[in-house]
Amino acid sequence: MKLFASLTSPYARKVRIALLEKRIDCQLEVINPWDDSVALKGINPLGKVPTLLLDDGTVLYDSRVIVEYLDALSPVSKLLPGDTRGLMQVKRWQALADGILDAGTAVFHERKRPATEQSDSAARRQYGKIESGLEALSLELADRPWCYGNGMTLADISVGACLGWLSLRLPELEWRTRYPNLELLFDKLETRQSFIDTVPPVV
Ligand SMILES: N[C@@H](CCC(=O)N[C@@H](CS)C(=O)NCC(=O)O)C(=O)O
Repeated sequence: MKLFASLTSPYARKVRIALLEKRIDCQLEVINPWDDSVALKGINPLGKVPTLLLDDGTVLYDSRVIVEYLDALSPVSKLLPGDTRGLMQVKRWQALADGILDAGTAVFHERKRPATEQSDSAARRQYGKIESGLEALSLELADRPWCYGNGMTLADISVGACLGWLSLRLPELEWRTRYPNLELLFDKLETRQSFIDTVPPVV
């Protein structure tokens, strides 16, 4: 099994954390999907990371499909609840965290365009989604120790990967000072080996 990932992709980090938590061996092929279009040619028509290549040649994408596959592969550290209601709740947390990231990466890449090509209104629109998304994360977490249930699930991994990326790429959001309950959760997640081993490099 081979995972194509970049070390800064928060979606790929979610998968890498899941692999470590579930103790599943997987070869890592680090690529930059923006520069390295050849690496994924013929594998993922969307040219995105994470992409998982199985030993029988099957290709899985995107991160949501991959983590669900990994969770079904091994009973170690179940990340998704077995009951439909719980499953939908955890997946909703993931959708919210990934949605914030979709808006965040749109802002990040907009800023990298030449100044004359940047659209203020487009960036503001995405920024609004990040802000309302963070507020929703904080409200939903309230004073609970985990996003769902009594232990870590994919919900916490998704939120952790999202918050870590925001700190790296959009530090001006200062989510830590504005949302102390998210900070508490993140500080706890950051002590786990799976989070330590996947801290994105500053590039
Ligand atoms: N929904 C996808 C998002 C993946 C994604 O957007 N990955 C980015 C890196 S963070 C990428 O590969 N972008 C390259 C491109 O858009 O060409 C997932 O969850 O895997």
